[in-house]
Amino acid sequence: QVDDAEVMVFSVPSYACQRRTTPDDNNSLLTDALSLLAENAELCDQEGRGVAFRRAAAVLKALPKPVTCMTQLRGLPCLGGHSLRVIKEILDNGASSEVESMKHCERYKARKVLTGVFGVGAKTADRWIREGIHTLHQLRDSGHSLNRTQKAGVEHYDDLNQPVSKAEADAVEEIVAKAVVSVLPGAQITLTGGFRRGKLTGHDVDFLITHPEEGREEGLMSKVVSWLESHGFLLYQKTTRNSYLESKDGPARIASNMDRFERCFSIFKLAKEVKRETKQPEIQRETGLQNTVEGPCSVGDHTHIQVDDSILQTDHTSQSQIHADEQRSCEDGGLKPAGHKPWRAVRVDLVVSPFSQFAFALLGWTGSKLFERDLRRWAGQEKAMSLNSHALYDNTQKRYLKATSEEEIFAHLGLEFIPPSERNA
Ligand code: DCP
Ligand code: MG
Repeated sequence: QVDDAEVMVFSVPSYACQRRTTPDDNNSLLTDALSLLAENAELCDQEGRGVAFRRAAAVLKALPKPVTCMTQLRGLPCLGGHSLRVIKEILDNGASSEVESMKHCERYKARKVLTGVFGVGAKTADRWIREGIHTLHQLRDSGHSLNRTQKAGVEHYDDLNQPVSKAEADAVEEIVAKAVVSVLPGAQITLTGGFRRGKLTGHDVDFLITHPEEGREEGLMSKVVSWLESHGFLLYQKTTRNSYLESKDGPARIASNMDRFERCFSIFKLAKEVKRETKQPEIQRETGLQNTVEGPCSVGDHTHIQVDDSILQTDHTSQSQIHADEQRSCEDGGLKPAGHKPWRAVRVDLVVSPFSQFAFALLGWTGSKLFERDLRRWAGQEKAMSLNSHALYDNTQKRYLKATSEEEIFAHLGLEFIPPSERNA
């Protein structure tokens, strides 16, 4: 029997946007398990269950110390019966039987492999699984015709399922910045998504592009894409145009969390640069930019990208790493062993926003997904306002509230400002 007086009882507010959540996690054993249950629910197209597990994981992630007993969780929000059972089992036995059996479930593994293909969602994966397709080999042999996105997804499967490092994100940022200023001087790019929140890895790299003179951003995306394409940086791209102006129902009434900005889903070809002028000439650099472009548009002026210790360490072990990757890629159902090609595929999302909507777009594209969801829920339920990545509408005053910074939006919402590095709910 634990004496309550000695137990640190945690307290957190119930909306993720009222909490400060850094990228560190003091309870990763618990949050990994709950995230896996969330992922499985999402793969099964059960969004509600997925969100419930995500909320439970996010509450634990916000705690300042590791949880040691159930008493500490008394009164915490968002912890349902199912989540509490899982937490208790892990605290008692070190693991959750439900999570462990899920990890070994054939259906779960097949769903994970197939939805790991860029362009394949839960519904498509399930249709294939019902036909007995569980691996990429089986998918290829099935003779199914894939769309252009899925073909690129299969082609670059191993690269796209390997996390993107911050160094790689920085290398992509230099390329995108070069492209943007080349086609429209004065245009600005901002790194958004997980990397803006200070995460060290991500599944992709996200950027928001704008120009301080409203209207100048029109037509910008196609020029940026052409520049990137002509310099050999794109393995795939699909651009969707801005449908905001045509939207009759007004910006604040856009359904769901999808925004209507002009957007480019792409796959970059990122050079793994071979370092020449180094004391350790055998070391390969993985951050590189410069071997794909030459001439006046070359990004060769960035040849001296800083190489930090973590990159060197990765490279020292590159041979054994490559061997390990080959093992892993075959186990994962990948089609090709990790090769020795001098580049790697990286998912990159580009979004263009008019300057007047930039603060809303920046807030909307910085995430995390749960933080965004709770910002919108807070706005609607607590403030009678509608928030999306274009605007904030006050339903009581029946007017849009303007903002030129994220700080102003938090203030409109009556929330304490949370910086990006603390939005990792
Ligand atoms: N976003 C959103 N709704 C969408 C798409 C994006 O709210 N339909 C926002 C929240 C995300 C951000 O955009 O945090 C970027 O989307 P990502 O899927 O790239 O998410 P992250 O960058 O946070 O994660 P990762 O590190 O896995 O890329
Ligand atoms: Mg991202």
